[in-house]
Amino acid sequence: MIVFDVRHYDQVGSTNDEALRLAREGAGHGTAVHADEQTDGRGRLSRRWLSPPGNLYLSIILRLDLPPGRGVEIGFVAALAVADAIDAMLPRQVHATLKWPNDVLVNDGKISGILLEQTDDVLILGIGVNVLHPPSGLSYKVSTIVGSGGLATVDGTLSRLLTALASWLDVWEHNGFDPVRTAWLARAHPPGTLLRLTIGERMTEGRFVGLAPDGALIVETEDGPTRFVAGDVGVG
Ligand code: BT5
Repeated sequence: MIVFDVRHYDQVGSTNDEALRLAREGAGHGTAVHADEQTDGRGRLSRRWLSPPGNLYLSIILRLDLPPGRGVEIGFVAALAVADAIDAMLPRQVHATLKWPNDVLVNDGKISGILLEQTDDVLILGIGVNVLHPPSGLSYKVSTIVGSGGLATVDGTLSRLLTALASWLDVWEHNGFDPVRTAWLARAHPPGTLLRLTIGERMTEGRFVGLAPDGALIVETEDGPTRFVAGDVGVG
């Protein structure tokens, strides 16, 4: 099982940048950067990740010696770990759900974002979780654990997340992507759900079919079953 070495910071630009800096200095597998707030948190495609104090900002150095193309699997491993950790703090009738590629939602609002960045020999797994403070000024619905009726602190969320992540990484290392894919599908929108995909300037609609063995999204569009490896998904 992976052992985490968590380094705490009051404030950083981006925990992913700090983790990459530590990795370049030789920090090992499992080294993690945890910050109370980020001044320059980012999402995919250089989008901003709003990072006020009161939420979790974490980046983990993973040295997995992966063949090219398999790094994406870690995003699904992480999303399952986040969903498990959050579920344990939510009221029994409320559950985290998953949306391709790596979003975790509660009551249809985004509660967590995952950012994977790979350099030659290291994968930086960045995870943001809204625990106490809903970031303001976003045009779509966001959720927090406490706002969804959960009982949580940032430190408690960190500790549950690391435990769940170690356990899902263990499943993945020993049994490969298949059980991860199956567990992810069980928590995602059901087959047949109408999905709206945005890839750059292009918009496509179609019905959710499933997840390919390599993590690609499969959607039945007007051109037939189509694979997507990047993009943003809207549900319904
Ligand atoms: C993501 O990108 O969802 C990945 C976010 C990863 C954040 C973590 S925090 C620790 C680590 N250090 C970093 O610098 N980043 C990682 P994406 O799918 O591109 O979604 C980004 C979009 O989510 C933005 O364009 C906003 O619309 C929205 N957003 C921004 N902040 C949010 C927040 N706190 N909660 C929910 N949605 C947010």
